[in-house]
Amino acid sequence: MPEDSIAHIDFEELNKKAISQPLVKHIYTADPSAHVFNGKIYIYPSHDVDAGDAFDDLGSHFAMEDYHILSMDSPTSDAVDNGNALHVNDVPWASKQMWAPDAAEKDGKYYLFFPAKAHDGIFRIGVAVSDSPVGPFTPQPEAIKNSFSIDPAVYKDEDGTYYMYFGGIWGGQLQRWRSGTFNAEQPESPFAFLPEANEPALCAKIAKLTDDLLEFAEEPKDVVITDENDEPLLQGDTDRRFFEASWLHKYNGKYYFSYSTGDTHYLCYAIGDNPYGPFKYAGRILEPVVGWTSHHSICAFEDKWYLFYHDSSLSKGVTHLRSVKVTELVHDENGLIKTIKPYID
Ligand code: FUB
Repeated sequence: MPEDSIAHIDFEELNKKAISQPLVKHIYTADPSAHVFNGKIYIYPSHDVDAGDAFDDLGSHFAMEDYHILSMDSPTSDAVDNGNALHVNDVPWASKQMWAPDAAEKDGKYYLFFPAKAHDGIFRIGVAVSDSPVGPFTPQPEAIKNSFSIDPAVYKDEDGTYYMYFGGIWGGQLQRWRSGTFNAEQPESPFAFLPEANEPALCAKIAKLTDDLLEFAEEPKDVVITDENDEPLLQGDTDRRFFEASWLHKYNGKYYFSYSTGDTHYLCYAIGDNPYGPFKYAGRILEPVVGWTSHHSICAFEDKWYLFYHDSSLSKGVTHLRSVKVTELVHDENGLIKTIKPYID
């Protein structure tokens, strides 16, 4: 939801209309990546703080420094904050902006995937490893080779292959990688180097991971989202095109790629037949929340599906002070996701 519409909100009333409440209130959390490991829910969120950085369209005010993992016995039980799991000061290659993370389990080890700005100001994606789902995590000394941009989401397919989806435009720098190398030219504006409105939209990326989950096993490829005519969505189609916040879940044998549309504030999804796509646009998952960003994950627990998401209602609309929430998500008889309104009309 854009900043100018927030000035008119009565937050007491809004909270009464909210379909769910923050999972924790003692810290701000965002970008929840939820997984079920050993029958328990683990949420890997960003840990929002107010570092005093100026607001800008590059997201400099999202100046997060560490990660806290939340755990829950079920979607309705209390969430536990398991404390500091990884701090930017412990990551040799990273300097700042520990943005949206994700995690995966393999052979009893847990892998935290996270983006951060390296010392040269370029976003890279790193991995840190632990014997426990809640950390503490030991980072690899270098970022993943050939990684770039933000918002890693790691999906384990039924054949045991792990894929990373990633990328984000504007502050996420994806538009600077169009030629395959980082374009460091001025201006620093988030709107520079984007495709024209009538050109195919910039795509999220996908790369298969190596067996040890520490590197890409292949060159990242485009995650193409198509329209009703099987044509790629255009950059000017801002209500539907990819902006950031990739996620992948599988339902009834189909692959559902979901994402945020950023400046139009929707969570949308598209359906494909394999992890690489193409994915055909299928609709909206979540209408705009309070706060500029929208970011989520979709996770099954027992026989139901859940949407983990965030909003800025607890901070009364401060865009970089968000709170993680959860609500049930329903696939209808045709496999389409019923659109969720975060606040009852
Ligand atoms: O939390 C920082 C950034 O905001 C994330 O990386 C984006 O997806 C957006 O939620």
